[in-house]
Amino acid sequence: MSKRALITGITGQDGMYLAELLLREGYEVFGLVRGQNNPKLPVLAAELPDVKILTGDLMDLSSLMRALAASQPDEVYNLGAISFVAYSWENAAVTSEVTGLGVLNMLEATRLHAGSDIGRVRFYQASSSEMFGKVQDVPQRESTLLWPRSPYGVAKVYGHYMTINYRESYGMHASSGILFNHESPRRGPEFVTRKISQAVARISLGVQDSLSLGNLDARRDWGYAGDYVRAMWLMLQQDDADDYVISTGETHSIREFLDLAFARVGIDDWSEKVRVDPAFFRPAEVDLLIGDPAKAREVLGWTPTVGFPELVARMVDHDVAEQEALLGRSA
Ligand code: G4F
Repeated sequence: MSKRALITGITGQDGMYLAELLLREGYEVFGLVRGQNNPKLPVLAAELPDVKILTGDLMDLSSLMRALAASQPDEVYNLGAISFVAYSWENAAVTSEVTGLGVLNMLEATRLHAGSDIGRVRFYQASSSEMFGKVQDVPQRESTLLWPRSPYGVAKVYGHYMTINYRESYGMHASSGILFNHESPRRGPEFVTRKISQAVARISLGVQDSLSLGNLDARRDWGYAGDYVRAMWLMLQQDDADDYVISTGETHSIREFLDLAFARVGIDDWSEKVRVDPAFFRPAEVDLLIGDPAKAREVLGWTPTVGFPELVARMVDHDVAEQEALLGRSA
């Protein structure tokens, strides 16, 4: 009989890549979708028609219990969250609830559902490198002290420790992936990489003049989302649950992303095309992220397959093609 998986956050970038991977692996995949007329649902239904949709909300324990009863999963992937860091200062309470307490609800629903046979359902929590915030080690590892710098980061720390707590208190097979930034053509346009790739595409086609950004000096360890969902799956195939840093081990600034993105469309000097707007600066910045993925490599056998230049090229090429299609031009 095929394995079954339940994914929260199925309509997000990672949810879609993970669902594709699990379907390829022969799983029956269930996705939890929130709200009435969720605008992302038609995209999901068109791209991944084999995913079975269940409705529910991380804030509503009984809806999670019903989703577990309907899907009877072997594996639960908790990817659902309010995930935009900048938003979290203005909406700290709702971010704390969904991104923090939502993890507790999902863990508790899974524990109650599994009953006395707690090991029969494996659990993945999407932890984040934002938990390292004001970094206390370079590079950051599983053992690095957490020092979050945003309400989002604080909420993720809560979910991370609660996952460890369920593992230690109840013996649940609950693993956390501390994922560093991971991008793709499916990335939401509010995040800096996609904001840049979409703008570069439009600028190259003459339909946009310039792009406004915030701090260009922040550095991130950017990988490819398709690689990172494979790490999630590998974690749940291990005999023992654990926590893993998932990263490339390289760091690059926003400026370097801009260099490669503009060069991809033949623009070598972007200084006149990019404006720095204080509105996009954050109350507290995470200046430097660079992860050490040694444990994931050694235990999971995981390595990233897409490097930084290739990632930028894929995103820009995708957005140029998408913009050309929108404008009715051929590639
Ligand atoms: O792309 P970002 O918004 O991603 P951020 O804040 O690093 O968070 C992402 O990665 C985390 C993993 O570490 C996830 F947990 C989280 O859910 C999310 O996926 O911003 C990246 C950097 C920041 O330093 C920001 O200040 O880009 C800088 N930046 C400069 N100008 C900008 C902009 N970010 C955005 N979103 N928009 C700008 O105009």
